[in-house]
Amino acid sequence: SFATKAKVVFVLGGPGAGKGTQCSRIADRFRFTHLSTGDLLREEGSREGSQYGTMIEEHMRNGKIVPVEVTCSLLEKAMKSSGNSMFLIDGFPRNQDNLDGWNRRMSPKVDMQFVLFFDCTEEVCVKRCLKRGLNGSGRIDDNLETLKKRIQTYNKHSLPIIQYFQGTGQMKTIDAGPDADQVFAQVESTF
Ligand code: UP5
Ligand code: MG
Repeated sequence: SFATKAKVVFVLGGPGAGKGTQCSRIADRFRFTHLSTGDLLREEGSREGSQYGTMIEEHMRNGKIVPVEVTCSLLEKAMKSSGNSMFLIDGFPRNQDNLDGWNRRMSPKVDMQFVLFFDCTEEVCVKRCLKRGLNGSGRIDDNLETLKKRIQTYNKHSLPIIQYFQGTGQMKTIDAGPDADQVFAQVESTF
């Protein structure tokens, strides 16, 4: 368990909406540790000897969501080893399984403060991811074929979670369309 009850902010938005970009700026300015669930899964996916490596890569290549037990374990481990008690959880929860699993395992130990939602069009998402792929991101999912699947998964499984948080009044929505400085100006005023 944690020394003090940890505080988390969930950071959601479509593929390429700018979650990672904005989280690193928030972490620079405020006392948050940025945990990208995608990065944690990529790390575990390529770790030699990981029992989940192949499964994780297979899910990512197909734009599918990894079972929550794996994601939540990586998050909890990263939270503990950070030494911090304030976290931006970037890219999670992305479906009902994620949310239920988190609530079962983490809600007794952690206070969720709010959900930061980066809102932009599908067109912007696609453009940003493809550009990143062309610039050599090395990500197995920054190609048109996988991107279509990521968007499908997002629309089918993640949007309902976003709508759920909208309904509970726990969401702060940011217009993620403009350039990164303009987006951060909105973000700053919510913290
Ligand atoms: N960029 C950023 N902001 C910009 C702006 N305002 N104007 C112009 N350009 C901007 O940004 C994307 C690109 O756009 C970058 O090149 C950036 O410079 C530029 P980034 O900040 O990286 O956006 P982000 O929203 O973080 O995009 P990302 O691709 O990381 O989002 P995804 O949600 O698709 O990816 P993630 O890494 O979270 O997940 C990948 C896969 O892992 C999932 O598809 C899934 O298979 C798996 N996964 C799980 O199974 N479970 C999880 O909990 C998490 C992931
Ligand atoms: Mg990201």
